Amino acid sequence: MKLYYAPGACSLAVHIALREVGATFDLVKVDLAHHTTEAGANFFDISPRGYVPLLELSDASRHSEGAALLQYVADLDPAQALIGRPGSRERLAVVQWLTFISTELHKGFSPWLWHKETADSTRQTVKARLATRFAEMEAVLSQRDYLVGSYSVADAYGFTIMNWANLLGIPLTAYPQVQAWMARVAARPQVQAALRAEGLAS
Ligand SMILES: N[C@@H](CCC(=O)N[C@@H](CS)C(=O)NCC(=O)O)C(=O)O
Repeated sequence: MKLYYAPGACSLAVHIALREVGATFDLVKVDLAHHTTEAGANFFDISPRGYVPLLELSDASRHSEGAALLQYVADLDPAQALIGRPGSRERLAVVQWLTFISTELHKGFSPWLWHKETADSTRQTVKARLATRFAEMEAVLSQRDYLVGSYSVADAYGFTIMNWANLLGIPLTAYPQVQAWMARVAARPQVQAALRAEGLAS
């Protein structure tokens, strides 16, 4: 397999999951500002939507959409229990969180808060809405260590997106349980390995 990624982008979640299941894969770094790969290829020629994560399978087929890729990768090794069995309540809960993170968090932060040209009024509206989502996560994480109880791909995705608050200077001090959860996820050996491979940790 081959994962097209950008350091610290949403692709980090898929990168973490690949390591957690012990998959064999290559990383291809993409410069999202110029939509080029490290080797100089036009990324739009590889992925017409121009975004990461993009996962290339052994049959050379290419697949996007982080939430879907996380389910696929988690299913590569059910023994790692990164997602529940098909049809189980646990799986429903993990997929609910993946969808929540994708639509309420990921697409709240991105693209709005990442672009200088976003108007201040829009920025404030987005931040206020995100704050209600953070408060909901705070309440959940005051009851358990991980989003669905035990660690799952939802935590890898949630960690990746919530880490953007740090990168964007959005304080999380009002959410101590969220911060403690992020520290728990960050301490996992495969999360550390992914961060190191992306040049985000030493
Ligand atoms: N719908 C996609 C969105 C992925 C996405 O937003 N990727 C960002 C990085 S986090 C990106 O590559 N942006 C560059 C671009 O869209 O040109 C998903 O859920 O995976």
